[in-house]
Amino acid sequence: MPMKLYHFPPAPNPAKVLAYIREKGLDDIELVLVDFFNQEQTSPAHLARSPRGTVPVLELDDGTCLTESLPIIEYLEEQFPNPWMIGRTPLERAQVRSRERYIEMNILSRVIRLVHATRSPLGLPPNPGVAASEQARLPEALSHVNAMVGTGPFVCGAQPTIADCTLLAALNFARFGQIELAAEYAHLQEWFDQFALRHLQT
Ligand SMILES: N[C@@H](CCC(=O)N[C@@H](CS)C(=O)NCC(=O)O)C(=O)O
Repeated sequence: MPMKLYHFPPAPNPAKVLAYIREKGLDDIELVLVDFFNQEQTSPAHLARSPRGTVPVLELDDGTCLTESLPIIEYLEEQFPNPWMIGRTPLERAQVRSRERYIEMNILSRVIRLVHATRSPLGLPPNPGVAASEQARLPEALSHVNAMVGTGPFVCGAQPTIADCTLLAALNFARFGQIELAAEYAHLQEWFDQFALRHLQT
């Protein structure tokens, strides 16, 4: 039985894993849609895989389910080390993970809160206070990562890594939530156009 990745296209955490799978060429992993618009995430079948009703879920060939995006990626990287997407040495892996964590905490998490506070695809009520505070904090991180991809072409240099996958999930969810990338982040826009669009499903 092949491994299965349960996902929902607009959702950013599965988007991170999907970008990774495509970049690695892991075509044998079966992609299974969990349709949030039809509440499939709360079906007994999905809750058996993910007790909190979340995606992504990676179901292994023995039925074991992994329910956290980054551990799913780390698991796959150990199973399929080539082409490398975390690093070849302890130092390289620490550097890639540092940038990935920075992007997750300072861009992706903020974009998720901002989108859910303005145009929540889960139907959450608007929250102008949260929206304003996340919007105020995003520019510093966007400028920092704009400089990273400016010397890139990828977040960590010459080769795409898991940091690019997390950045893709963030910018794609921002686009889904109609959050414009300001013109001053020209390197980020170029990175998005050149690297990211080949992974997008929404
Ligand atoms: N920390 C988890 C978060 C998973 C998560 O919250 N996924 C969202 C989609 S991006 C979800 O399934 N939300 C449904 C819900 O909260 O009801 C991960 O990184 O995979």
